[in-house]
Amino acid sequence: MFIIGERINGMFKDVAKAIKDKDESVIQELAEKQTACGANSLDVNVGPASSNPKEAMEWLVKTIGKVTDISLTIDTTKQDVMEAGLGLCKSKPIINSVNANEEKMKNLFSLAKKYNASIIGLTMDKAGIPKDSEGRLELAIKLVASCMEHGMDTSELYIDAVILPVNVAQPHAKEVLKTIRDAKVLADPAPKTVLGLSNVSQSAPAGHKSLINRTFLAMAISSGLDAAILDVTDKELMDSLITAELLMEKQLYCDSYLDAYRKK
Ligand code: THG
Repeated sequence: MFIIGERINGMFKDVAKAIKDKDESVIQELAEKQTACGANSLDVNVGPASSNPKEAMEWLVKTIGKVTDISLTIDTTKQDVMEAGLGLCKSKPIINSVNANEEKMKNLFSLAKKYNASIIGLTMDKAGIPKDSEGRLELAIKLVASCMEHGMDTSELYIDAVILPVNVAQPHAKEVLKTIRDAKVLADPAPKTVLGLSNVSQSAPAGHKSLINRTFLAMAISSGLDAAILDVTDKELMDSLITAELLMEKQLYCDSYLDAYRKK
């Protein structure tokens, strides 16, 4: 599983405050902690309230780059903010994200080529997020086609079937799992699949969030999920992740597998 740490996101109060105060240490500690917990890449999102998102993205990417060369997943819907972030990355970045609108795909697949970036494609368009897997797969096909038209390897595309909070959109979870299973056959090499996992438990009671996250992650891994944006500091979630991978024969079994993984 390719693990993307979710925590450097202005949706969290401490990150929003650090951006406002230009407090490097808060961001650098989050970068180092997530890397130590097993992140392969770090999501970087300036958050909804940023007054100057381009400047904020540049500051975040530079600040993280002072302490680690880890891959960054640049999370923004704004093209100028995306390009500003990509231009400052020290290793191969991930574009988060493009949706299935023609104009967006043209712009963002071109950026992916220019910066040698992988790209996350959301199964949504101007009409929103389809309610079933058939609708999501139709949009996944558009994303795969655009990826090919731009001469990009389809294994560089991560299809995100977009999980919604279970407390308001309960029927979606099983449709997302079906989309993950079926997305594999859309191209050769197969596109990869990714989820923003914590969406599923958003606004659920605090005591339930971690349980909902780790249960859905195990289900998604059994459906073939390749990558996830998640809370790498949640130990129970990470234990579920490695155990689900073990049961899917993605990790080698030994009696002390949890200890072995935690020491990595
Ligand atoms: N797909 C892609 N990118 C994404 C998402 C996705 N990026 C953003 C988001 N979704 C993934 N990141 C988060 C980060 C935090 C939470 C959810 C998704 C979250 N936070 C808690 C909450 O809102 O209840 C706590 C917030 C707080 O403490 O202030 O749930 O789907 N490609």
